[in-house]
Amino acid sequence: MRKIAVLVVAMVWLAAACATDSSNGASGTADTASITTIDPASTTTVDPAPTTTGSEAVGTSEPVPRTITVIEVYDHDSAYTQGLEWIDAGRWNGHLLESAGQYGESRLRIWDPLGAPDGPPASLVETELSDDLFAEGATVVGDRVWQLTWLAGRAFVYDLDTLEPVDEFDYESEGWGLCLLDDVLVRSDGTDRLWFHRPDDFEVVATVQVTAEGRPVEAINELECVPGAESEASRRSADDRIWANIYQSNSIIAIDPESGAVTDMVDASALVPPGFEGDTDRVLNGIAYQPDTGRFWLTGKRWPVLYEVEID
Ligand SMILES: [Ca+2]
Repeated sequence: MRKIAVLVVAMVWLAAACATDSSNGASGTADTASITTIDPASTTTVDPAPTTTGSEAVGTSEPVPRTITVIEVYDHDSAYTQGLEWIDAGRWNGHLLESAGQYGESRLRIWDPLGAPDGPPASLVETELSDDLFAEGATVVGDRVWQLTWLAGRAFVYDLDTLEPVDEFDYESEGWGLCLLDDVLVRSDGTDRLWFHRPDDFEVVATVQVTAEGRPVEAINELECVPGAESEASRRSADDRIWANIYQSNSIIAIDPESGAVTDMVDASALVPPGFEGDTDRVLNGIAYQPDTGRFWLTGKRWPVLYEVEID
């Protein structure tokens, strides 16, 4: 077992993570976060950049630096990881769900990181996508799995036991990360915006702009929803957080889903495999939270390793 203490480099990431302006930010100013609630019963078309409704700057507090401690290192393979999640119920309890991207390589699979300690992961069940689709984030919702595609605007729903496709929904904007927070699906689209969807029909119910110290944080990528201590199926907790990779950086952030404010940040630079630094196709991407241990599983695009870590 290898243990590596990773000290956080204070705030260096922030200059890169925080854009000076927002590429889709017609909705707001640099010091104003937007939370837009959309009534699904009265709305069929959703503006991809809803109008800012708030006037009070939020997310102005400095994010708390957090530290990663590696508990164990496991083998991974050359999968272009776009989504990673720990399954904690049902037939695949204690296994990893992984969505891998790229045209001609896209797939969804379930595997056991503990089952093959000396070799690359062998899928216990796997579904390939057609060559014209680029898979993105994925998450478990009850006995179903939801999976996004990058540009196609198509979300696929699978049976969790078999990964057989059972349904499909359309959405606006791009598909990047996906996770389930209490009873709402959260989607990123590569900008500073998070979209909240009803899981029964993928209707958009709200959006929020991600900000750090009052400034937009662009390129939000893979997501991991971590319910707070008091969270219940249909009730939010003040401690609910959405953890996220920032594309082409080694930073991981925690986001308050209500305000969009970044509350915590981690520099994971020390986890990047040798030779991968600066390679935009081999960046950190993949966050899974294991509820019974409170630990995270981290990997990246084409990374040969998968880390089990504690974030303190
Ligand atoms: Ca995830």
